[in-house]
Amino acid sequence: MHWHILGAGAIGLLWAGMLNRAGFTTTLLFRNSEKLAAFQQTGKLSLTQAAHQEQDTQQYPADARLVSDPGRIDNLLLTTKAFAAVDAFNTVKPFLSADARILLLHNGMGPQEALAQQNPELNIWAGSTTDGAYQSAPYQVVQAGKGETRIGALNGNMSGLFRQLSPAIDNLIHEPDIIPVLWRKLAINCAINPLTAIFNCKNGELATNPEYRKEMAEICTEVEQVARALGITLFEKPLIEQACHVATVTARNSSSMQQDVMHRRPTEIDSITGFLCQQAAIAGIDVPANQQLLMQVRKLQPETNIQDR
Ligand code: KPL
Repeated sequence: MHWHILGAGAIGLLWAGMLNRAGFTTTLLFRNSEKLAAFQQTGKLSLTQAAHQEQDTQQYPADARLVSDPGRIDNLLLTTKAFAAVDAFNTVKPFLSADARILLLHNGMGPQEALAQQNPELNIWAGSTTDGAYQSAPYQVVQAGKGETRIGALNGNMSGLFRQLSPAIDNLIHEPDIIPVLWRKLAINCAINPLTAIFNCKNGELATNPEYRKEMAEICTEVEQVARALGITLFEKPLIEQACHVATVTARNSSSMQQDVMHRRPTEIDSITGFLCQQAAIAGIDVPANQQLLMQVRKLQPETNIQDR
């Protein structure tokens, strides 16, 4: 099986490594020729599994092409940032084969349902992962913590997809209803990401600093109200407890949003807190704490044209 991977960040490269490890082949898609040329100098990616008792590093060859010339796509993994997902998908859409299989794996919500609705004829799945991965150098990905990846269909029938992927991807779980799973990840991201960006702190401080924790509790209460109104079941325990648990087990990590703000990159705030606020408006619920975070984080990010992202 051959997979095209659009979004060569840590999760895209982690999947490329795991797919190659299982004997699949991959093509990494790049949006600009400089990045493509830089990758092609070695044409290899490396996967280090730091979660093992002894670190294990393997190198894999990967084909690489420009998004404007990807060749025929039978299987597409889309791991871009949420704000780039729809544009990235539309660029490669003309190259999808008639029965192509598409898996969307990014933080936040909005693009998954938009793409599924805009493309009812396509087989589109979405997923959410708790894998911890980072790039120690360009195209050298370290799997720092083994989490779980849950995937499920939004459109179409791809019953074979899970069976084919599960020997390759660590801790892969098939979810008959993926939307609540996306909501659970969204709820955690609403609780942790914007506050770490605003306070410029590591995840763990949100659980240990009483002032930060109080703000997180207000955000969580609003998120729970919206989810309840939409009939979404979040966690067995209150969201604030679950968010503190995640903040504690990832205590020394910088959230993706805190890193984006620190590196002056656009953030996923509109697909995380922005999506929550939109859903709140539809449900007729006031979410002032989340609205305020949305405004504050928008101000922290650089003004960008979508084309530059
Ligand atoms: O998903 C995350 C992120 O940083 O985007 C959390 C769960 C907050 C872990 O850092």
